Amino acid sequence: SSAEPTYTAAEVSSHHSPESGVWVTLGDGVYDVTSFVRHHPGGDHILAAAGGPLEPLWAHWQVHLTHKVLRHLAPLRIGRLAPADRLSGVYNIADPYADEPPRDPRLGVLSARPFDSETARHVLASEFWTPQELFYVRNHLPVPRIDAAAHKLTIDAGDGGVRTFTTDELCGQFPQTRLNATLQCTGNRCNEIEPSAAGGVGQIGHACWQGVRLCDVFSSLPASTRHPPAEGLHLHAAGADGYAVSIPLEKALDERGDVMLVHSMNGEPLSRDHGGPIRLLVPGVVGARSVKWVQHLSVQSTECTSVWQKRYYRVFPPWVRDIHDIDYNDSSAPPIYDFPVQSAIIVPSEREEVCSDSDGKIPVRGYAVSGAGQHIVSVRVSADGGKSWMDATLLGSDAAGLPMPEPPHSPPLTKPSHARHWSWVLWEARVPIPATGQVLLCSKATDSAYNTQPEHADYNLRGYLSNAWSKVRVWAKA
Ligand code: MTE
Ligand code: MO
Repeated sequence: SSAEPTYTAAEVSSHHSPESGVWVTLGDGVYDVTSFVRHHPGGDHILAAAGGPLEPLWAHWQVHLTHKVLRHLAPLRIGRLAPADRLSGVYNIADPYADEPPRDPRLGVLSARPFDSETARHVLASEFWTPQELFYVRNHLPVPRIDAAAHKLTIDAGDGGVRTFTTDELCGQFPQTRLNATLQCTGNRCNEIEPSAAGGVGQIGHACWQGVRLCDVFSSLPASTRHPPAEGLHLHAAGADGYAVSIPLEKALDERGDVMLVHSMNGEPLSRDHGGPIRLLVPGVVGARSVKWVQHLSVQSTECTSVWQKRYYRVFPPWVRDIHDIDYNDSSAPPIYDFPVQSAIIVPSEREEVCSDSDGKIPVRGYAVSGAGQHIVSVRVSADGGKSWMDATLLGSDAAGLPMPEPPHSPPLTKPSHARHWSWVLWEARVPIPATGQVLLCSKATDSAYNTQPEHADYNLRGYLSNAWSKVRVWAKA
């Protein structure tokens, strides 16, 4: 009813724990579910949505929630959600996955619902720019159906005023930029740490992204918000699917951080799976922060309270072996932002039978990349399990003055420089191997800050940031 109070998403988000009260939203409604959480067995499932929308929870935990919560929700309604803060994606609660986009059969599927997939090995080995339809897709929720012309991005810079932009308005009002950047999932190579985890070396891809820089958008805002004391503040980003995370405002607004709102990759409009019409791109940082279908940005004094910020995308200590043992306030497990130095052998593949050329050598190929704006300075390859090493030839590191393949369209408008490099390199080495027997191939990359991949990775529950030497066992045959 019109007499109901209206709450903004930011107000709702401050009620995210039993101590502060638990509020959730569903459609246009705001609900105070504090008592429900306390008094209903299993009611604490709803804590995963505390301070935010319930819709995503339906997609994940439909069975638990549909009956339990829907029945109790109506009397708990306390107000309406500000129209600009409602999820713009159409959410079909009866069957959240009824409207998924068509997908290229060459993607390596890890999970169908939500859709999680890998870039194929032959693409990783040969394409400097990963074609969009072959680029890994990592969704946590159903893909929202968005009317691109009507889709609006709201920006709440924390000064009381909320600005709204369509994608066309953003592109018309701010300088267009193109940027080469690698996107890598936190879980790339996770199966090498936690064998039960799905996923190989393909949760990574590289593209030329086009859009506007976030620092340019913010510099158009009133002076009071233009240079906030960024330290300690967070930029919250929420997608139309209900996924939400935050990044430090310092990174978000850093002129040399190259955080962008992008509408195209490799010269093509973003597909539905990759976040069209518009997504956040946070280069050098794990993919989880590059929010797709981005709908709300807001500056806040605390980090986002979503499950994806608080429960996932942190590296818990090796002795935590069960999700129930996780201490979400463990200060030794902060949210993951920059990703560490990485390389992987793509060719040959594990257990392959290899036959050396007349010179007694085989070609070994892969990719290497580092986060935080560092570029790759060397990739070393071993054919004896790491006792001796040789340098691989690198392709495509413009910061290091190495040859770049022809871009899919005109070159990037943003020039990389020291500590501002977001591309991967593809590499190749011709490695001598014995005539017969088992061979353990290894690769290790070093970045421009002299970070080198460790020989072994410590265990962590979800196999995040798996970046030990890449090891591939092959059999030489004459
Ligand atoms: N943004 C939204 N809105 N919803 C999501 O599920 N997944 C994140 C990120 N942004 C996600 C999202 C994760 S974990 C990764 S690795 C990247 O998107 C993957 O981007 P891609 O699917 O375009 O490769
Ligand atoms: Mo990810």
